[in-house]
Amino acid sequence: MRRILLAILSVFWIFAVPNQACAETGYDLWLRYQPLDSGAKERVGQVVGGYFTAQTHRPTMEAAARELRTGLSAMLGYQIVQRHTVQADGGIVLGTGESPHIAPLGLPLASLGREGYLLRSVVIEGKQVTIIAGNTDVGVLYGVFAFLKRIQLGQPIDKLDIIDKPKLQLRVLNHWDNLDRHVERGYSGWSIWDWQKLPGYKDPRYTDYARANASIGINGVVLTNVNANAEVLKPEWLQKVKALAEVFRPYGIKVYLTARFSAPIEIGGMKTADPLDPGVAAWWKAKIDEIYGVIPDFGGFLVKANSEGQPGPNDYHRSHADGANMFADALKAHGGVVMWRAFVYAAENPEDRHKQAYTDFKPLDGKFRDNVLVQVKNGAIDFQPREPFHPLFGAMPRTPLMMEFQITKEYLGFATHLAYLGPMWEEVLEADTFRPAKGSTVAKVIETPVAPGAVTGMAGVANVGNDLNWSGSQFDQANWYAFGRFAWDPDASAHAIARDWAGLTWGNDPALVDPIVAMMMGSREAVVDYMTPLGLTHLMATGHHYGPGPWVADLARPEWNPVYYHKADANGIGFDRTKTGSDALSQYAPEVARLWGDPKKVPENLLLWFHHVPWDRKMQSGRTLWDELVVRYDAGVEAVAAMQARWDGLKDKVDARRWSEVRDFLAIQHEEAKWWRDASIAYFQSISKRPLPVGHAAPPHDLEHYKAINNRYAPGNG
Ligand code: BDP
Repeated sequence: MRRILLAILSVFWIFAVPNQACAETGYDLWLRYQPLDSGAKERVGQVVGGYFTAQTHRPTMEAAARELRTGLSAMLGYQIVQRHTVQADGGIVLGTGESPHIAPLGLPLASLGREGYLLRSVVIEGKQVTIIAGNTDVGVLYGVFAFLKRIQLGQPIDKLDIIDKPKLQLRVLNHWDNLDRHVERGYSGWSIWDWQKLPGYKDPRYTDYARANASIGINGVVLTNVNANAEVLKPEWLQKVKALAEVFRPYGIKVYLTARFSAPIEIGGMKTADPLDPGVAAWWKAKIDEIYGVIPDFGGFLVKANSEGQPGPNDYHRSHADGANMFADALKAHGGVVMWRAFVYAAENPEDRHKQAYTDFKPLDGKFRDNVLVQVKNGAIDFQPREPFHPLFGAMPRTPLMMEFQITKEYLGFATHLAYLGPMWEEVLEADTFRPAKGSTVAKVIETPVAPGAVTGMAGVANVGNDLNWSGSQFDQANWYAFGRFAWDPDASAHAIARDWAGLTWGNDPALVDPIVAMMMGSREAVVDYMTPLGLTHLMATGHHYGPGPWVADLARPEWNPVYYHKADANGIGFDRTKTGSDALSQYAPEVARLWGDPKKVPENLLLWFHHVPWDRKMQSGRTLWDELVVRYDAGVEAVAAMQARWDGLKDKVDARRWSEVRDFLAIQHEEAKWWRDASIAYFQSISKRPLPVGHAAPPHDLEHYKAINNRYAPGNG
């Protein structure tokens, strides 16, 4: 009897709590292909019938067909199969312009370029047919993903006339992954590259990773950390790299490696790595030829040189151009590129860190080979929650500049803080450099080739690891997704991207999408408020960067210390970057410098970035600066509480496992937002010596308490 009762109960349990029965983990990312409701099933079923391609036995076309089959079959609940003729009963036709079924249609494929796609509803012999076409197989693959996305989002597919193509050529993830699988600034487990089992075992996860990337147009992956290890260039490691390249190739993804500048010494047995030494150049040429012998479509190198202790050409009194060109010359014959990072600042240099990259690189404009891109972080310091755009954008008109964003949230709360980075990237991309003229946004600068056919690109420091959910949190997947979308179209809208992602990832119901998008769109500003409001920056704890450390003043290099950045004293707070200070503003176009140089005109969210202002200065709100600072810290904490309340309201609409994970992470975020707020207020109050505004509670502990917190084992520490 007891057994029968239990059986009845368990049946009841499964039906009563469906979310528990098939818990989603987040592994499927935005490619969940959930079953459609019956109305949509019928509508989509009428259009898709089956699919046909004349171009079989081609790896990329097969990947495209496989994705179409998998996606449609899952959403429709029955098997979609390949037809043997196009006219069988309408359906989908996949192919490039050479396909005998597509060529006669006279479609405007020429405008698609190499990677664009076309989705078009046509009638062939009285049958409704959907064409998914491109000039290359990869274009077709991108078209398949776009088509599947429309269905997932409930958008019509019966009268399609869509053309899309990427605005940037190189759309690259930078993995800061070490060969021992530790990920520098990684908050989602270990590196997904299981080097020890490669090349023998190719984890199927690599294929899912490639699918995810291809679905958002990412076409390159730098496998290794910018703080590079020369070992990866050894023959046995190249076999491992080759294995990954083979998995990625059908998805249109090239592999790249980071080149350690001193490799000729470390693994080549040479005495020097001087780029102008013919022996060194010959060593690299032979190494590069060897790599292409193993991986014929190798993408090239990403190089961090003379920055944070990495070796580089300056060690031999050579310029960054000398270093980059040495690689470029050897890569050119194979069609490879060098992505040379502008993230440089030197210990010996007393100049404002904000200015150093510009000072080093601006004079080199026009001196790089045409297969070099200078890769510039979005801001002049270092991926902080808010930075003005980097002054190099627009300042090197003869050099391809590649945007570098950080997807992993080193400075925005690691994995547990919900911070959608779309608005941050959009803010930078929309910023007007005024170079050469008004309207030259950062997006335009990176999109416009410096010469006909010149290379363009965007890089994102990946947040992918071997966590079940890939990115460390469900919502951090949105940042991976958004990066791909911005790399495809730097003029895209963060809001529209968030809507797409939310619909794909959580479910296509406005009652779900609207509140989730609202949470996402406000989330980055919340982080800015509780960590670094009003243009403050770089106030995190030492080394691991987890939590607040605005008091830190004892590190060897001045620009490693938070006190260097906020310069709080009895009179006020902020970094004077006008003429009376470091004059970093002079690196921007005069229009920008004038606006930001005027403390009355600069947006308040950048005030303390550019100005040292008195504690009692009147702000737009009518409050004093000190009061405003406190109000912002509290606003940040309250915004997290508001996200918690919103999320609680979605409990019945989201599968239980993912819902609980987000709830718990938001609770952690709330605690940590309070920690940032309390510690920062305790510290700054010890300097400003002003009372807290009415209604704003004193931190529960004294400053010493916050200073004593030690998180030495926080993840991701380089
Ligand atoms: C900093 C990171 C450090 C990286 C460096 C870089 O803390 O781990 O190596 O950027 O971009 O933000 O090279």
